[in-house]
Amino acid sequence: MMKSKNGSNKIKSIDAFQVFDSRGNPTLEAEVFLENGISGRAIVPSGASTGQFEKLELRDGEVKRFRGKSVFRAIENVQNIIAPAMKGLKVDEQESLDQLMCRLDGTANKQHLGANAILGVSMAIARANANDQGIPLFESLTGGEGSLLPLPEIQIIGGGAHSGGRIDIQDFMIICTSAQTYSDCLEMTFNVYHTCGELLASKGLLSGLADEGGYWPNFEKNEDVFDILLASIEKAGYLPGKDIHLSLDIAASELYKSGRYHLQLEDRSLSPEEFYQLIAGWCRAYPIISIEDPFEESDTDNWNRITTEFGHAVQIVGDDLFTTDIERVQSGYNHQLANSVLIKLNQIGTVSETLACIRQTQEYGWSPIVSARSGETEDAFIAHLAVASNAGQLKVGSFARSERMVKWNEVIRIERELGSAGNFVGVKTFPFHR
Ligand code: 2PG
Ligand code: MG
Repeated sequence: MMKSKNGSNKIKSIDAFQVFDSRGNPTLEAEVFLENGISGRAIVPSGASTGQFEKLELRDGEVKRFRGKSVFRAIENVQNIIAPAMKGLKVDEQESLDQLMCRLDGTANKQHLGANAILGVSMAIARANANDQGIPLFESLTGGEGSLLPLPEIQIIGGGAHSGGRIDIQDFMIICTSAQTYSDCLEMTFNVYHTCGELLASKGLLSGLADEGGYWPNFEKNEDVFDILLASIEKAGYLPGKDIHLSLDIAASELYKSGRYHLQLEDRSLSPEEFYQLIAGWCRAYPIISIEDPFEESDTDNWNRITTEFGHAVQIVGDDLFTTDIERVQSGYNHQLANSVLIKLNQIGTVSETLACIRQTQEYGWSPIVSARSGETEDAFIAHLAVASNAGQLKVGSFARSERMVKWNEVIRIERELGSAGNFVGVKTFPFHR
């Protein structure tokens, strides 16, 4: 990829084509070519436990082709609508290029062109711009402002929509609160992850790996997971609640039907009040430092209540609640529904809107957590996004499977590249003091 000496950084052409994600489902890859011969490309991820306010992922819905999941219409939208409108525009104007795509779409939820079409191009523009400047993406994305290596939250056991509902709670994760460096976190995680696998196997409780690489266990009760997790942390040589804390993604919208929360594994249905007591009980009984989507989006009384009761000590994270939408975050802040925002590029559909949402979160003193989707790819864009934005935290799934490891590994490369200019403040990125 050579840059011609006096070449222009104007967009010459844009293409898109269909590739496949980590679940083997079709997704969109976009490539942006500049007049000077430089190019950049990116692949769009896809969720399973999606929030109702996410921008629309356009799929063709033709049952005979890829079971309705192909993205050929989104690809045509890139080729026939976005590409001609972008031709001749300078690649280093991310925000105005993103705004142009939003105008071309013209709908509130990006349903005309598809958020997957728009995001693929938006990310590929960012890459082409970095390549044009000859600097890494984490530098070009925010003009060199990023230097904070993220604290990882890493899934050990997976459930919910990512494991055929075998256990109800979606993510049982760890956060290495005593780690002094990013590399420390990975070493501690490595030890806990493999210890947990051995422990589950020795008890005959292991069914396989869930979508994000965490263990897919064979338990009778959701709470059994806590015992295994705590035992794994101890057996690996760490103190739960001191060296390592727990983090949960309840993904409660997946459990909520007709005003009640349903725990399929335990054949129980709980009222919002009963579900609050269950979650609050877990926060009291276990060393939980972060909890995501503990309640359904409309159960705002419970969101406010948990933030009021536990928000000084526990990170309360809105994923499906906020869907990386700055207006939803603003409203959530005004009603004190959480103290942290999960950040997913494809929930909102452009790089610049994602960056704006991270900035707003930081201005509120809340913590942004840059996150992967359960359907991921070999694209490590979010590793750069986390560092570029100084988000402070990164959630990628587990410590297995290359679509996960490619992100953790990319942060190692960034750590090396930053050298002494890099910072790691670990758990101090949280919006409270432990
Ligand atoms: C989540 C994500 C990642 P999905 O809920 O946070 O774990 O899952 O991509 O399926 O929404
Ligand atoms: Mg979530």
